[in-house]
Amino acid sequence: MLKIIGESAIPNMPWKERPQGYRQVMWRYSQNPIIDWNPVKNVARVFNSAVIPYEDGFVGVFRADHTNISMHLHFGRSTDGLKWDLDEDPIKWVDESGKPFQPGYAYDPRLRKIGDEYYVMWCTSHAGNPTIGLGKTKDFKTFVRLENAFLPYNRNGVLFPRKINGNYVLLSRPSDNAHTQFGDIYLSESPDMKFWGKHRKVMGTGGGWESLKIGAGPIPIETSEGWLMIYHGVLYTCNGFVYSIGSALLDLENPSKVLYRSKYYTLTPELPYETTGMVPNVCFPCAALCDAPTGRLAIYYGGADTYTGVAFTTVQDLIAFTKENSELHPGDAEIGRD
Ligand code: BMA
Repeated sequence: MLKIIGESAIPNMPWKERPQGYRQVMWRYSQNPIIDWNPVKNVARVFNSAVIPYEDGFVGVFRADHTNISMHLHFGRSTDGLKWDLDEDPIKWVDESGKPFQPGYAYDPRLRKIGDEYYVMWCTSHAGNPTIGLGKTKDFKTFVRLENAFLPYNRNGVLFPRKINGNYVLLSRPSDNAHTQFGDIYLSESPDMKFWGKHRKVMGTGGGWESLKIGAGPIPIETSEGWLMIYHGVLYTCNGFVYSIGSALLDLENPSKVLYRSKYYTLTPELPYETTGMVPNVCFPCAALCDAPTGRLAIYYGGADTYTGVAFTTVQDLIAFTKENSELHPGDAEIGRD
């Protein structure tokens, strides 16, 4: 029997049953987008954001692009995970000595409780170039910025929810300083969240929908079948990039080893809030709520760099889909390792 490890019950889990006759493994919330244009004063678009259960409801760290196009992280709370109350001002960070520190820019956050603290990962600016920013909070009131994990250029930093073999583990996607036209998923380890090493390749690009670049999405979900990794894959068309969502299973004790990856996407831009907006044709997942007793998943994704949407599936269905449709590629670590 499939076991979900390290996740809890979420009593007020956002959930809708699969629509009758719908055949795809992931289905959209019919009231999408849950966050539309101009949700807060001076904030034009909220997308690519991260949410977790907290106290009786949910909290989130949201990517908020302001009306001057600057990129910030805003805190938000919700009782049902669907209607969000977002702060008007960006999160104010302090460094580890308590001095105020604001990142030059901040986007695509991920969020997770590890031990008794909540960790935020995001794409931050180091001397104007993108790399992985890290921070933590105990109470969502004081946010402490930690040292950046890496040098530029890097994006899509995603921590595993627990230490593996004694170390924190961070997925990332080395990149460039522009609209990167390449990208594989790598993994790095750290004993203290400060010094990172033991870098390993996890997965390279695949076919069609993920042939240009890939990047980790939500925090991986631990199961008896392996780490369930939901990620984005990009196709380069004559009309630009198309971002879809896919899934893979990584080995529990050695997550740089890909066990299965689906050759089919699980969600691709189809509806107007995914195909039309600031950047057309983008489905970009950054968070997944998992109700452990039922295996229900609510995946939060950005639509067209403009909207926030939710899609549903179950851990059971997504794992079965990933295994049934699996195809490994020469760029995957197990095959491509020197
Ligand atoms: C990526 C990131 C994402 C964005 C995507 C599509 O490089 O910047 O934030 O959703 O491009 O524009």
